[in-house]
Amino acid sequence: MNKHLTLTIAAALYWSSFVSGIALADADNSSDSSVSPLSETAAQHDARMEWWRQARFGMFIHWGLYSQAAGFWDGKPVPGAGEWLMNDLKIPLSQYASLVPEFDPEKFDADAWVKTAKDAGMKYIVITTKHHDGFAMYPSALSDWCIKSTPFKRDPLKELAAACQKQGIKLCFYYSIMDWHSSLYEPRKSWNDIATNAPDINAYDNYMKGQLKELLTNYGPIGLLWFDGDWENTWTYERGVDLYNYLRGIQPGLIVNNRVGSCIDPLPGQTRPGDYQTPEQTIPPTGFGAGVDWETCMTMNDTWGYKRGDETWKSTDALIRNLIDCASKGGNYLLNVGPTDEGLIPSPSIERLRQVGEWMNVNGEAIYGTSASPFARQLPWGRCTVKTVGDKTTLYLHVFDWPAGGELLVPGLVSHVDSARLLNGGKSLTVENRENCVAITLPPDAPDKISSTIALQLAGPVAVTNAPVLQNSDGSVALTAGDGTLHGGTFRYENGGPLDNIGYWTNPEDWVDWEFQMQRPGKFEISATIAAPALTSFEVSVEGQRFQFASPVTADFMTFKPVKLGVIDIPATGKIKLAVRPVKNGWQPMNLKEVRLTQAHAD
Ligand code: FHN
Repeated sequence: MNKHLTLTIAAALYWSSFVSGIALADADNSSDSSVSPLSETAAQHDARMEWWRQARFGMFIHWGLYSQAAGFWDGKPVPGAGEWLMNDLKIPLSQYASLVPEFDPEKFDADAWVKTAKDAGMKYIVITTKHHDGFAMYPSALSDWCIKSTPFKRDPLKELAAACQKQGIKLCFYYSIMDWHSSLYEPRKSWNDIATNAPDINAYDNYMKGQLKELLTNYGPIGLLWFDGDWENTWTYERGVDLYNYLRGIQPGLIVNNRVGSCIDPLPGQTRPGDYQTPEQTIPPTGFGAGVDWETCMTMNDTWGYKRGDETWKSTDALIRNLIDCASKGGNYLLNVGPTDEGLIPSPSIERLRQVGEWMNVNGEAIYGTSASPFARQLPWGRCTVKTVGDKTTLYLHVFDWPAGGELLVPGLVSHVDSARLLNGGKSLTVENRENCVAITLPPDAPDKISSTIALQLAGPVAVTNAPVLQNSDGSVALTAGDGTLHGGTFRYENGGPLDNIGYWTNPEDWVDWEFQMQRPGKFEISATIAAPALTSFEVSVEGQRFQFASPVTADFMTFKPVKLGVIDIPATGKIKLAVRPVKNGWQPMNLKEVRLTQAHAD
């Protein structure tokens, strides 16, 4: 099974065990509460999580022996993530060890790394102390398979701890449970040609605790432990709970992510240990529900560990909007850098982080310490975060699509808005409190092309109602799976991770409709985003018009395609209903993500 598939399964497992009801480690996916050895009260848990919830934004650092290889082996590029090359090529450990005498990152500068994170607006750093290759990036007393065996005779974690202390950034550690090198770990990999004795997972568990104790006692207060590699079946739920308790016994204030507990060992009625969820490379469409902490970790290009030649960098726009998206759903964003064999963060990462920092300098208050948007559905022009300090509540509107008409509508906001201002420049804005909606008069040009923030000062606590879907500023209407009203008992809305669709639509009697507010009527191109492994027929009805369509076949129920359905005329303004129904004799199950109306241009 290649890495991609492994990773995909691992990543999917993190999702499937949380959101689709498959009982893996959790019988009740909604409550992944922490498992505390200290009979922690909710108030104590909140106090322990407070810095992390305030932070909202952190730097992930994948740096190890694999950085020396930089995605190449025997002079040839290796597909996949840089830190997985040993697994991908099944490199015998005796050969992989040839990297040890080469690893000498003389340009490593902890102060510079920490300043880069701080200037970007990041509040914590999570660095790989030991990845799956088992190589410890600090001088461990428990193994020579660590940095003390390289020409680099310094302790990068010690230097990072000092730099973080100096610059006020929380230092946090990543540690992989899966270990391709240790002769104690099982299952042992076929390419481990240096292991001598029989594997012994109990002895490995103790070895791991020994290294973790080194990490939690030699580097000062550690913000959190970010576990990974918990998906092999020797790592059980019980071991996860035991390890969680052990670590909290060393540093009671420590936060531990949910990957300390197995994501494979299905045990009914168990709550997976760990303090927050860890979706990877994806942002959950609606978070994990009230009260559940989570953090999306994401690469800036396609690899966690450094790879020469991986130039598929995400744009700064995407990174900033991802950060806002996470905060608007009550989560953190852990953005990765993969430093080089010389100890340098790649310059494309540096440039993007500098630009993110410029935006955060102006808009950071709308991210730090905020909680999720109070609105049941996505706002058509952007996102929303909320912050309450004492009796003062501020709603932050993150406007991605600046309205052309000079007016921004906030549908469903019931609270009275006392005042509104742009964070960029502080300009006060005129606000009109309408029935279940607030209208804000805007200047013609957006102050930030990526996202402009408007701070609404509320007269009291935030109150919202479920307003109809509005037309976007470009006249389009997005009718998403989560906004639909489902009629029938078989199909259901599936959300979380890559899921954000109506699924299990096996009963042709089931149908869905939406109500939306039409302010600018006219002709619209209608399209739908569908996944259908077999050709299927359905009907769209709107304003008395009925249209039958057939959907193209897609690879599977997770492979979605936008399907243009035709042009319809909606002459009326006001509340409009649109319904999608199966055509009985042509129906085959399909998953539906969205129906979209796009203003048709007059020919
Ligand atoms: O296999 C690892 C991978 O190398 C990387 O460390 C990511 C980061 O979250 N975690 C695992 C894949 O889920």
